[in-house]
Amino acid sequence: MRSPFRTALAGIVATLVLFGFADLVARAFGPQSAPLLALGQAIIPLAPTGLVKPVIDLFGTNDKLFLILSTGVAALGLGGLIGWLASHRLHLATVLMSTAGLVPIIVILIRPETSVVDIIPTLIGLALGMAVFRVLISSGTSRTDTRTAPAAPRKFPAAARPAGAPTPGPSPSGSASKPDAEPSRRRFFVITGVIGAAGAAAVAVGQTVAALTLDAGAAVAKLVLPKPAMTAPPIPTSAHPDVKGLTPFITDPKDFYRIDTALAPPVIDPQEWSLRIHGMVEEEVTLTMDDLLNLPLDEHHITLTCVSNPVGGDLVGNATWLGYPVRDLLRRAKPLKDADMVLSHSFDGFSASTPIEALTDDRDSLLAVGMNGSPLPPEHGFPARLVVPGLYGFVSATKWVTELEVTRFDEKTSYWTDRGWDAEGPILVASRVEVPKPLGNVAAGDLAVAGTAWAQRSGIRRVDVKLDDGEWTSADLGDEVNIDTWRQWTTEFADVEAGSHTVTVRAIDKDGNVQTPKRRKSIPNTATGHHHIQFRVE
Ligand SMILES: Nc1nc2c(c(=O)[nH]1)N[C@H]1C(S)=C(S)[C@@H](COP(=O)(O)O)O[C@H]1N2
Ligand SMILES: [Mo]
Repeated sequence: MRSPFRTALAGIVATLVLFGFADLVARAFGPQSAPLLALGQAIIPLAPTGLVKPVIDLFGTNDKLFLILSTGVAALGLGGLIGWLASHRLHLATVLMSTAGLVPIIVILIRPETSVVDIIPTLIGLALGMAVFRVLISSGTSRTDTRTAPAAPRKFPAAARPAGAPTPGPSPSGSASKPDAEPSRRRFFVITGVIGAAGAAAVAVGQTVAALTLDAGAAVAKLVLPKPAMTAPPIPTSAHPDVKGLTPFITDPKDFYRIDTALAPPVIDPQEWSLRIHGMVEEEVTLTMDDLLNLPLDEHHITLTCVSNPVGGDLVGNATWLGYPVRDLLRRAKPLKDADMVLSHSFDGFSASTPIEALTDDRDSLLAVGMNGSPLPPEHGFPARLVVPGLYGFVSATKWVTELEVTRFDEKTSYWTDRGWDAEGPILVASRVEVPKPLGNVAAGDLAVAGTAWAQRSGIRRVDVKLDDGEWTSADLGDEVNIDTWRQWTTEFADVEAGSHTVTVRAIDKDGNVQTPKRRKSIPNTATGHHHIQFRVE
């Protein structure tokens, strides 16, 4: 007889071996070939927005880790279930297990950034997992069982006993079988333990190597950027009020928010990268990295913002981008007159719909290769991405960009538009308080308040701040660097009494738009409301 507990354990260990070793082998093929990543990745676009939102809210930027872990736990659970089934339906369980193993293979095959060789790691993992499953199941059938089993049919005619039915009752000759059953059980658990540990170790090593190869991906960033043909002006100290705790004017790439649908940033060899401009154009254009780096590249300070940024949130960052004007690229392809949108596609299957005028008017829309003087980090789009002033990232800032498809809004839709977000996403005027910290404690006396505001394309005209229920007072603005970057501000309230207080901020852009107090959720086009924080004066 096979104990359901042992066969379930065998199923779990086999699954661990499958993913562990596939993951390990996947390091030679790239993250797109790792079955666990591929499964998690496949779930992202399928997940209903209503489910994704709370998970992101709860786990923040750890939502990816959460997704991977829950995919892993679900896979182990399924493995255990199939294993359990094997205790009485071994054949069915084997069939189910190999069928389940096909799922990651199919998922990998249909992902946009993969090729057929990318299924090799999963095939190897599957073969190992199945072998381990068979070994464990047969070692789970104790030696006593295997010896007595053939004897059983002599007593019971084969037809009278369904295959795999438990041998009835504890053996009457228990004293005879016990000495054999005990070591067999011990042997089963030792083998299971050793193989399970090997599987777990493979996962761990796979992850470590993954981290290293991703750094190697950054080392692929040995890509040498040319000197800018046009350098961005240096940031004057007057742009950043000297208040402790205020965000730096230029965001360090490691502190720059990251939003994308990729579980692991794709690793792209710049030598193999190219950008294809096609669709409603007179001339299709293909650009290689060498072509791009030989063009005169401009540097611009541009603030990037995510449509999902909650009021007061940090899904906004400011960097100095180096790139080639998209306007000049499109000019080469000669878009047809009635085209009104460019659908940019990424290596990993994401797409963004950008109004064509945002890419052809006089704003500094870039095909960017550099961020703050270095190549783009892998998680921010290495080797090339789009940066478009004035539009939220989901409709413009395609990372790992590989295609610009010139088309029309009434013909094509983008990744997030298909999931209920707007087709176009102009950035609304916004502001946040950074000093004092929400729920923080500050010393009694004069109170310094400071923060950041943005209204790309228009620029910030004024920032109003209010202490408790007092009047709006306008803050001192840092100098404007350009209308496409954020503007920092500060103000002081004299002699604030001890106790609990609030500060509220609103910004007004140069077109006269006043940041609305009306609260709304971020879908379909950004959350609104005034940032309002509470703190204590002691
Ligand atoms: N390939 C790809 N590019 C993408 C996305 C994505 O999911 N995949 N997300 C977009 C969104 S919603 C935003 S806000 C910006 C964020 O850019 P960052 O991660 O460099 O801050 O990237 C955009 N580009
Ligand atoms: Mo975004």
